Amino acid sequence: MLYQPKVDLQTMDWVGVEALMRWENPDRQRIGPDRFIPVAEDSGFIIELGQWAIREACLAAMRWYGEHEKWLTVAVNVSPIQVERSDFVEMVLDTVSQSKMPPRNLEIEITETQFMQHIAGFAPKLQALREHGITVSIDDFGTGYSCLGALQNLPIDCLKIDRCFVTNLDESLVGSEKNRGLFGSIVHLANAMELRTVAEGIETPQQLAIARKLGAEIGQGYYFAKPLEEAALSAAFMAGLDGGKRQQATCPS
Ligand code: G
Ligand code: G
Ligand code: MN
Repeated sequence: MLYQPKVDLQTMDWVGVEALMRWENPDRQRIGPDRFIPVAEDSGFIIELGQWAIREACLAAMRWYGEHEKWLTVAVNVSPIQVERSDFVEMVLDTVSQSKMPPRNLEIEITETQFMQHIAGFAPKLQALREHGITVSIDDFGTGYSCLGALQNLPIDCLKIDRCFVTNLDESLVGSEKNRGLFGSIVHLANAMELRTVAEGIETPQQLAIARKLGAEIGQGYYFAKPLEEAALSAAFMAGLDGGKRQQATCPS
């Protein structure tokens, strides 16, 4: 499991991580989730794998807390095959509880398209998790079928603005004014719905500066860090807490 930091765009503090799974072949080649998740979904193995992901992420958060006495929230991506199961809510709550991590440090990410396709079945389950303090984020927001009317009543806490909107923020791009307008509008929409915003896929200082200016609350992307092994993430987190060097280095205003 790898972990990629999420950064508060006002303070540049790390506020959480997203858990991103990798599969290692016997010959130690890494396979990305875009290839193995569909296979796991077809075979049903996703049920076991998905529970493992939640357990791993919670235990990692506990270890980081043990080392640094600061909580990083851990976000875990879930597949609709998992959420569909009648025991999904119970599985998540049991897994978190066994790890001893406070549930408010767990975030569940589900893509906009997958949520909207199963909204009637999924909404009560995600709401049940929220009642236990777990937060729910809509992943890849803006690329799927968005029924804006439904957004108001969804049991969610956060919109993760898809990377394509962030990539388009660069001023050199044709139509960048419109692109910035679009990004800003998504932030306004989220604010009006009292949802938090994460700008995904920030790669350049310019994208960071514009995303901040347009009011995005949290950022994630290669500019801050690539997905890292648990120990590397811990070391990088520690370096930031110690010297504040990262803060200075990554905070163009
Ligand atoms: O790092 P990236 O290539 O890691 O991830 C590609 C896609 O795979 C993303 O859409 C991400 O949501 C998904 N993904 C990564 N890890 C997991 C996981 O543990 N479970 C599920 N269901 N999807 C994952
Ligand atoms: O769909 P989801 O948002 O869960 O997937 C996250 C995916 O985005 C992962 O594959 C992760 O490795 C990738 N990712 C994270 N940050 C960046 C970035 O800055 N640029 C690009 N191109 N991909 C990123
Ligand atoms: Mn995600």
